[in-house]
Amino acid sequence: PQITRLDDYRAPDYLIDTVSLEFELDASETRVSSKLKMRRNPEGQGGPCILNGEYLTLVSIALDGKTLAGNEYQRTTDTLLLPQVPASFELEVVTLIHPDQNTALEGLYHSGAILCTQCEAEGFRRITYYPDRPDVMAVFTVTLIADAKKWPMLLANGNRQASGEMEDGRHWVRWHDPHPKPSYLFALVAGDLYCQQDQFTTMSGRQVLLEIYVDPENHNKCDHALNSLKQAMRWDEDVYGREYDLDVFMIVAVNDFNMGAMENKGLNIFNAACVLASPETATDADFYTIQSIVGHEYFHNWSGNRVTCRDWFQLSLKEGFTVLRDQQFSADMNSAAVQRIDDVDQLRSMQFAEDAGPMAHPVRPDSYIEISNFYTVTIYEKGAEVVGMLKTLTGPEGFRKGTDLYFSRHDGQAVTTDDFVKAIEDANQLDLTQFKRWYSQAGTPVLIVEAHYDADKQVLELTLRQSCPATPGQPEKQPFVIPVAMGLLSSSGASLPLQLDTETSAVDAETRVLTLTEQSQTFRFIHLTEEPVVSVLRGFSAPVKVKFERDNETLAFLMAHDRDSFNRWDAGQQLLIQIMLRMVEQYQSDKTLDLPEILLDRLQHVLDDPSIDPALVARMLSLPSENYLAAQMTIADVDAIHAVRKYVKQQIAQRLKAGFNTRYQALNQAQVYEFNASQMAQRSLKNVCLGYLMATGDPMQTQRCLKQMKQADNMTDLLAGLRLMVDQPGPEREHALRAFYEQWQHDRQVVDKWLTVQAVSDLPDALFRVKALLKHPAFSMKNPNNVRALIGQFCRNNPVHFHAKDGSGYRFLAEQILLLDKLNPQVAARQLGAFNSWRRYDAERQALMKKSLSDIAGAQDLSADVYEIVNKYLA
Ligand code: DPP
Ligand code: ZN
Repeated sequence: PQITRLDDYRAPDYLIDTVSLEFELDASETRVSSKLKMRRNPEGQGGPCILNGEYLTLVSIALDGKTLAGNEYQRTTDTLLLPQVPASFELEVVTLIHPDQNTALEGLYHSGAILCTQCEAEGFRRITYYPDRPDVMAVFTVTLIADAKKWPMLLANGNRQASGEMEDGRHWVRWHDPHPKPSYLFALVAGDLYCQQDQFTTMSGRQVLLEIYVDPENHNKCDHALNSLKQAMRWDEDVYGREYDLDVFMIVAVNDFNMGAMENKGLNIFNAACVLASPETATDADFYTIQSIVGHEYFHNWSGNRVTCRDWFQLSLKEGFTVLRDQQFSADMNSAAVQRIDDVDQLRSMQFAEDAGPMAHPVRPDSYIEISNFYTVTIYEKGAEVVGMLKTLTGPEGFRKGTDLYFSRHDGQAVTTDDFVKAIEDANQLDLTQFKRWYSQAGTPVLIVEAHYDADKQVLELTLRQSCPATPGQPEKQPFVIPVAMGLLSSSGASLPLQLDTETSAVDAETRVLTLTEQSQTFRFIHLTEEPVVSVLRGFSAPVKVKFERDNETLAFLMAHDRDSFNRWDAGQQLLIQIMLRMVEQYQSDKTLDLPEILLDRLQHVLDDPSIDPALVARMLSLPSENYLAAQMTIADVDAIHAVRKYVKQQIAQRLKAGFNTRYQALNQAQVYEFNASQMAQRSLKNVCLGYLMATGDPMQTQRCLKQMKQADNMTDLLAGLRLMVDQPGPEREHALRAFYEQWQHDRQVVDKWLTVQAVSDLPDALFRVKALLKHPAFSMKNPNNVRALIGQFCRNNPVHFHAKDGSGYRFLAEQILLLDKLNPQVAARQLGAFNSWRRYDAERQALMKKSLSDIAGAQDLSADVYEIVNKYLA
């Protein structure tokens, strides 16, 4: 396979002004006729006209109305070359494609009874010959022709222009999108669907029709997405000044989808799991995710569609910025503190691992084999942190000035991350040259903090140092610009003045941002009459690992008193990690496990404090995951971590039992389910309490759990109960699983949860069960959600079983990946991620993982997707 490099970027040689496409839709053979108005690009290299095209049956090509003979063009498996073309011309191409044979789910494919498309990043070339690159933007007119009974709804991008009936029982609809767009934003859908409608009036008073299309059986699961959409549209007007620009905005739910959702212009296509919700079938987490994804895809209308990417190395231009936007949206709609905690938790557990592994890449990568492999947590989540730091450095108003300039300067263009940073610079008269290293250097920087207090001088010296480990292809790193939000606390928890020795007065705030630009800098805080407790990286102001030696008492103090709720939670997590890693050492050397009193005492206070948001209490009482603990060790010891985590949970449960009981009872009040921050907070704490109560091993608690499941009128409480039941041996477990399946077998989203609960369970026969479930009628290897729910969850979130000493988990994954690769390379390559940290385990496990990786690498006809990742892992 070929490597594509950023340095090789060249402007396109030909541009397209207008595209007119006609589809004669049919599941087994669809005929695509395209008419492209093309012209030579004055900024191009003067090369020949080359179009991309894969898996296409060519019927005919005509240039300016004249059919070309076979010797007037050249074809390879993925290109069409026209050696002789005038400076401007019309190209007509007719091709045939086969949606029902398309299991890769790229291009036009069949999902249930729906025909739909997925073109990002390079799927359009599976539909017709085209310069399939984001810097070719054109105005599309699309005519869809199909059997009127089978496919009564025919949707494409833009506004509906005309429609009609044909004599042979077919009908047609023509769509026109006035906004020039790259081919990756093209979409069409044909189906027999239920449509729920609504209206939105934009800030300038225009009426927009909103439509959600779903399978008829899901007609009662559209309200939440529709509400979320209206919230997102209003929010983007209020916060970023962005107004919607077509007469209609459509969302379609499909069951088979590689990603979460896709922002096609005016016609978003969603993985059904990321749009359908009712209280009975979706958990709070689902409701939350749906709101954020509906927002995310909608926000792309400006950050991605109106202003798009010049090339795929710039993917984070739209994704990092849009993730930041959806995070801000969720924070504004719900709880900002909870949002930040959850975002950082995800970043640290997923992205830090990626950045420390063989696939580590910069936010703007400089080469790839398969671009689909770069839809990563680094591009998305770290990219969002990088834009978030720009916001911290410029302040909310300066940032808004910058984004306004970016949108107005580049509307209708395909641009780069440099262009984005330039707009922020120009709007704020800043020099961000050094800051841009965040885009070009991979790896997670380490921020080393040292504090020294001089009582005589009443001065605190705070020394900040940075370093960044080597990553593949980048042995040395230059210093980053690291904004460090910090504050100082007195022994009673009050904020102390923040005055540097270079300043004439203290800043009027309890948090200030120090900007570290050198490898090491010392900041001197003056007029401090007592030794302060230092709180650093408040709100997680930079995506770095903090090394700051603090004893258990200091962390416990911050957990109680920090003024920043993120840092209160984080101090608790650091305390837990510090204690649990010590216990892992004790476990490894057969010593008695010692759980310090101070932790139990602190957790007791948190549990009993009615002034803390229950959602924060729930998070402060949640132990770091086994995977995250493993990532803190030089050699990850899965068994020791598992044992210690279980022990700590039991100890906390025993000690705080009365408190858990009281809070559970107080929170377990019957109420009509609503999706709002307060109800979600209550349910999350209630279910954390139930989890601890179950960990006491008291049979009474099992009865309570079963009772909760029986009485639950919502999936949050039901699933929380089921998860706990499944980790307990006994007949009730099997009964609970069976009853759940019987009740919900008709609902795909719920069945996926049922698969996951078993995949991540603590049972000794977990792998055996997972293998049995592969043959269950509810499972299909062709459905990405099924694969992720069962295989993906087992391999990523069941570390003791995946890393079983005999290598059975590794062999299982290797076998499944090879099977999947034949069906759906993108999904296959994703599953490889479970091997990301393989070099961080003991020698025996490393050898076993290496063997499984080598088995994959040695297989015949690997896709480029799997080839790239497996070879980078083994390199
Ligand atoms: N659909 C994916 C997303 O919105 C890729 N653009 O992030
Ligand atoms: Zn996106």
